[in-house]
Amino acid sequence: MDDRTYTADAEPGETVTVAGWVHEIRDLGGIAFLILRDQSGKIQVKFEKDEMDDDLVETGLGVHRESVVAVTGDVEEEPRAPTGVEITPDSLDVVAEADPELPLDPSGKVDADLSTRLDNRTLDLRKDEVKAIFEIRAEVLRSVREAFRNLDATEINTPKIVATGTEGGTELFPITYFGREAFMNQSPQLFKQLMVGSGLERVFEIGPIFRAEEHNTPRHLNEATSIDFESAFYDHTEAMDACETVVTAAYEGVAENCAEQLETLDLADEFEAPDGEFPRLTYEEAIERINATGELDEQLVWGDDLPTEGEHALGQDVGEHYFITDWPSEIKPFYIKDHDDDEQLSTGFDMMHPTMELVSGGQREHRYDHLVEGFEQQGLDPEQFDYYTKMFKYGMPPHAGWGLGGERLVMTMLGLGNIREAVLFPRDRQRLSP
Ligand code: AMO
Repeated sequence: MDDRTYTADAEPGETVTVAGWVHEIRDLGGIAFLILRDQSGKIQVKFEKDEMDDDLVETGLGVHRESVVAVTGDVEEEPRAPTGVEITPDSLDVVAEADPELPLDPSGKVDADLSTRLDNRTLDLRKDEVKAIFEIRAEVLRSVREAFRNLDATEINTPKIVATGTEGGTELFPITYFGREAFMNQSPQLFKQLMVGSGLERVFEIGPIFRAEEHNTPRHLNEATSIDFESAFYDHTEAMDACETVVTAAYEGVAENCAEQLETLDLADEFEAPDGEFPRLTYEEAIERINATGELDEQLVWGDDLPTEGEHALGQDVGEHYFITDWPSEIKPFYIKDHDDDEQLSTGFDMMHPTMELVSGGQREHRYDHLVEGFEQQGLDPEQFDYYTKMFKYGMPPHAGWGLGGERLVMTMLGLGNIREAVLFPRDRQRLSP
């Protein structure tokens, strides 16, 4: 069925059929133009009223904006046309008529608020600058996959319906599973760890995570895309190296393959891939530097989580992607290993964009006894996690890994003001549909 020519490929001298949406109709009296838009761009269709069949003129100029039409005609050079060529139509079919009342204006001349845009995502994505975000998001995921392949990691898919949570009990979405209570998974954490003890050794997953967070902020979602990595025989420093490689590859992929989209978003001049070496600050240095900025009302002390304003102050100070390492063990999850010579200090790390956290990771506790103890200390019943802990009795190598928020990566890369801009159909406190 798709034997049409993309508008971007229509060359002068050819007779083509193009198909797409009616972007605009400009009627200047004796002459009128219909601008047709498809995935590749736009093309001008010219109607010279006196020289054309009346029915053709009437159909072409009577059609409502955003209707789908197919136009067959000769392509000619026309320097005054937006793309330098125009089509003189022999025929025009209205394939799908659009209602004259549109819930939002895809030409962008009339602004719509985010909520209206999200309710009408199909129409919203007819705008070049919105479409560009999702083309870039796709390139980010493609580049990330390629970077993982270059690291010899195997892509896995793990269950999203689970019996227990891992990232803190309060953030779980319960569901009913054949009469039993089950949950939407918060993270592939335990499954990816189980795979480093399998024959695969080094794995990655790109998939949804579900967090029943109460937060309704511009950087939290209740369903997010997590980019997870885990490798046998890695320590936390090697995991950080892999994290730099993957995040840098995402930027490089976009710089190389999304020039047009960056132009559309007005980012072409300033877009720069990081140089691949992110400064590594210890948690202790981080709180000292935050305190020294004087931005917080109260000084941070050892053991405090970093408040959002603290992250901002430090981010401004550092001015590029950076790691925070050597967190206090007490504020990192049970699966993170402590330093061998100091059990107050964990191998956990976060990777930060100057504006927010993008990644958490660390070396994992792979010693059976310590692991079971960790569950108990975190108030979790180790028996419920028997499927996981028992595999640590059968040859589980030391390992490390991390989880990267896919939407936050796109959001920070493009300087988007709200994480929802980077999700087609966001799930948040208010939004369950579409
Ligand atoms: P964490 O809970 O820090 O770590 O999540 C890792 C990264 O995922 C992103 N993220 C979110 N993005 C948007 N909305 C949310 N509600 C949300 N929650 C998390 C963030 C965050 O840095 N299992 C560990 C990872 C590991 O150690 O491998 C984990 O899930 O960018």
